[in-house]
Amino acid sequence: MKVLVAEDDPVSRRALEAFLRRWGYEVTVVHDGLAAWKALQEESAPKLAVLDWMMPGMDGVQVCREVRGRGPEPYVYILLLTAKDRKQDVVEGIEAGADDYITKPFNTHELKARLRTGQRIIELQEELIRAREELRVRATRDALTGLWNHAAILDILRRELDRSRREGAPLGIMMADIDHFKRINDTRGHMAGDQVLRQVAESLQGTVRVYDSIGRYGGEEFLVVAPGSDAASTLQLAERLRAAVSEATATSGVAAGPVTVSIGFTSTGELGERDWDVLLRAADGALYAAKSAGRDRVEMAMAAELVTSSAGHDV
Ligand code: GH3
Ligand code: MG
Repeated sequence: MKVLVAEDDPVSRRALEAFLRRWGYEVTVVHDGLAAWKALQEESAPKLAVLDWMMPGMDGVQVCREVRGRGPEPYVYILLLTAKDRKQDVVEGIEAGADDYITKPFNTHELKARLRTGQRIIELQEELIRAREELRVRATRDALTGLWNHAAILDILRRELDRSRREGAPLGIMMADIDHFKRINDTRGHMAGDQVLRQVAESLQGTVRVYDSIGRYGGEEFLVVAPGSDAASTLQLAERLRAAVSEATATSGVAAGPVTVSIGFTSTGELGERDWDVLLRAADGALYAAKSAGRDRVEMAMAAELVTSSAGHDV
């Protein structure tokens, strides 16, 4: 574990550095408070800091205040090193955000034990962050394909729609559905079906642009949100997605032949400002049209369908 040592007194500094290295810490040494604050702001900075209280420029307590002032993460465990032992000084240090303190001249056993406490707290906190991150992934990702899940892709659609309104840029929306997927399950089994789903997801993900988002909307239905795409470029992207899926699956042998998708799409560039649910229904209606027209094809939502939709009918 990395430790930052900030101490202006050379004798004490050398002693600290030697002990900490002997105990297995990776030590960064600075001579004053400003350098300490700078070191703590670097990427992958130490999360354990031993700061001398009295230092030129910026003292240890000021460094504490700066560190705590920037928010709770990344958490730095701060051990203040002080020659003072008056109670009110200790209170001031703790109130400034120090986790612990040790008085100089320090007892090495005590220093070692207190550092270990700091290390334990940092490790616990890292574990918590990892767990939280894992929960966040589980809450937003589809477990089978790794794509955004239903709720997450809808959030993205709403957010991107707001943004496209603010920026006056178009937004493309596509609904892609695997053709005759039930047959794959029926003839090859559910496991093969799952594998096809993963393959399709992968080739869709590999074909969209970095700023496009793609989610598993339902069983074998995918929703693509394409910021900045007017009708013409959404059509182009949809055609590329359609081709990519059948090419990727043609040679894989999981299904008996290529797996194809039908895609319905719409764009605010074509339809103007609409609510997200109206756009979704429009894309879904176009998908239905692509299925009816023979599958393995792309269809655009017709403005006429939206007229019906605003009159209260389903598209
Ligand atoms: P169409 O071309 O009209 O879309 O026909 P289809 O067979 O693809 O559509 P249908 O809605 O009749 O069937 C979809 C099937 O997808 C039914 C369901 O069992 C299957 N399915 C949904 N989710 C999963 C999944 O996670 N894994 C597997 N293996 N199958 C799934
Ligand atoms: Mg289907």
